[in-house]
Amino acid sequence: MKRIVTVQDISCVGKCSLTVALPIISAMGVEAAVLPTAVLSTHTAFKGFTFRDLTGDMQGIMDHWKAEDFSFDAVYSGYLGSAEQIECVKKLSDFLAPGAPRIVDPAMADDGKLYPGFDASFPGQMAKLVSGADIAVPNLTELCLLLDMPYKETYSADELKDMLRRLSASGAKNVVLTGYSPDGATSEHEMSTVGALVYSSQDGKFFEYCDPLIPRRYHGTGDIFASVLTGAVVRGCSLEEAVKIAVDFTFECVRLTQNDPFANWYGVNFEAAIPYLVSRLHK
Ligand code: PXL
Repeated sequence: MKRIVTVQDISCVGKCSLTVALPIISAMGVEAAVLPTAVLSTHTAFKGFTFRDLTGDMQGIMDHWKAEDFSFDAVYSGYLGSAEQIECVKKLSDFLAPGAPRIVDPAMADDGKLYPGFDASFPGQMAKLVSGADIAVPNLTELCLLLDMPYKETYSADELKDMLRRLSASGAKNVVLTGYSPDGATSEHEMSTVGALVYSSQDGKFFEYCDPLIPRRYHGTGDIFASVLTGAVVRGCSLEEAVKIAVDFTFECVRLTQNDPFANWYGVNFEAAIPYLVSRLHK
């Protein structure tokens, strides 16, 4: 069985980061080891969340893993607890089996704003981690921050392609932009489909894949997308196939949530979509 390590926080309630990545990656038949970055009572869209930074524990955990001679088939990093943790994520490359990918979700911002707790210098640090990624998975806000560009809501397809090329020029081999609309708009009222735009530096080509837009915003969908992408790539899917599965699964999660009058406001019903994911993998 393949084994990955994922580096992100534990938001005790909130359906994001590890509470999403673990069940999804496990359901895909891939073992998921964890290097937790912080423990929060909830994700940061709640008021009054607690936050314990685990930076001080990470090196000791990795030292023990070294002594045990563990290796991983991918490193998948997400929300970090501090800029210093970027060095820890980089060191995890030493544990990678030959050819194993480094997947970086620069989870730090959305809707034009940094998440609470990150200061203005953080994106510049995160850009260094992204430059070593085999697959980087930013949303539009994160892409702007990584390129040190002001955020705007609407971009043409050509502008976005140029931005992906520029991010990749700083080192990331493949860039997968999430929340992409082929209509060239990101404002909910203007677009009718949503998905991912992908650039691969190896052949200099783009591809895009979208599903119908459900015009509501939900928390945690970026983590769901990146978790499925990781699981699919590690199982041997091409990047294109992995992106299709991740877009379709995210769509299915949002569709089920929207149809559930009792759904929580803070996350999507990804649990209800897991049978779909498993059956999709066996197609
Ligand atoms: O979904 C990304 C994420 C992860 N972890 C924490 C967050 C968020 C988004 O807000 O707050 C703690």
